[in-house]
Amino acid sequence: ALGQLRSVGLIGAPFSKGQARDGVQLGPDLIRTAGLVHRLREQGCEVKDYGNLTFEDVSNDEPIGNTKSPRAVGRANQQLANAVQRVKSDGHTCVMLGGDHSLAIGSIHGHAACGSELSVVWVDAHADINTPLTTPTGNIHGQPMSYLIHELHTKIPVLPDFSWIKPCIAAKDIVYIGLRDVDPGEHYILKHLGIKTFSMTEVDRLGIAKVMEQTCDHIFSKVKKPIHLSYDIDALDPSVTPATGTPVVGGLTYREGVYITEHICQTGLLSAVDIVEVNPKQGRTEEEVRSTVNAAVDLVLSCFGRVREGSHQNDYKMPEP
Ligand code: Z70
Ligand code: MN
Ligand code: MN
Repeated sequence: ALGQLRSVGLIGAPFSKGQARDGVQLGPDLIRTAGLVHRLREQGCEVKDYGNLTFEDVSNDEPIGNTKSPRAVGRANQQLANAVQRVKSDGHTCVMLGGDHSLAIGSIHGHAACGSELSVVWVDAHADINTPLTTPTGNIHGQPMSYLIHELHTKIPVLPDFSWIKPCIAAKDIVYIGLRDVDPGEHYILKHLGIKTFSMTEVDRLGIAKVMEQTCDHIFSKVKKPIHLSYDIDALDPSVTPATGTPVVGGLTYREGVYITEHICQTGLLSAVDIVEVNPKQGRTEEEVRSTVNAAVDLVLSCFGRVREGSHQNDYKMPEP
């Protein structure tokens, strides 16, 4: 049947300074232009579009160590955290369209600020759990998880405009799916904290259905925590979503990618979703951009009740001859 009427609050976050490539700030409007709001309403969702955040330029945003643009990232995420908190207190499931994945700092922080402990399902080729001291690139989109995890609190140096960030996620409440490009420091952290991971090797071994069963076994404790799904479009294979900053071969198929969102939807616990790292300037052709954006739209639709078997409303009347 058509999904329970769900109310969606949409936030665009056209931010790119968590990484070096221009274009990822175009993601929110591109995904809207592909018809996201209309198609969500078509499938029975109420949608409130809160519009795009606007981010001020930050002058003299010098690196701290090798971590780049800390002030711009810190301030943008503080704005986003406030916006997500508003969307949640208005009673919506929050959809945040990025922008780069550094935005997960604000999105998860704002979500957690609403009171309950969260589970985080992080779907990505990358673990994005470098600290400012382990990062090989200095890009904060490779670091967001490190600022959010209680167990890493003592490993994080002071950064300008990051003092508002308080760790809000427990290592045991995180599941990764799709990993295939993990740095040594990140691998150490994942193992040391005992974080549940389904790399592409586990997806190959188990199949995506078992991966999702085990994901839910892991995050469902006695208390059912709201789920924050943080979906990096580069989790999918570059043959499906080439228009992204750092495509990595050997990714999830379109079908595996959608199966994840269908399954999370079925839990009834989805409370916020990030869709990040869509970068039209990284597409070599219009078709590459279209394929990437369409995948992003389909992932959001299946988060909110779209099923591939099709559906019909309860009052569907069969036409009689
Ligand atoms: C690397 C880093 C990353 C996305 C690249 C890469 C991180 N581990 N994330 N592209 N989306 O810079 O820390
Ligand atoms: Mn990634
Ligand atoms: Mn990422």
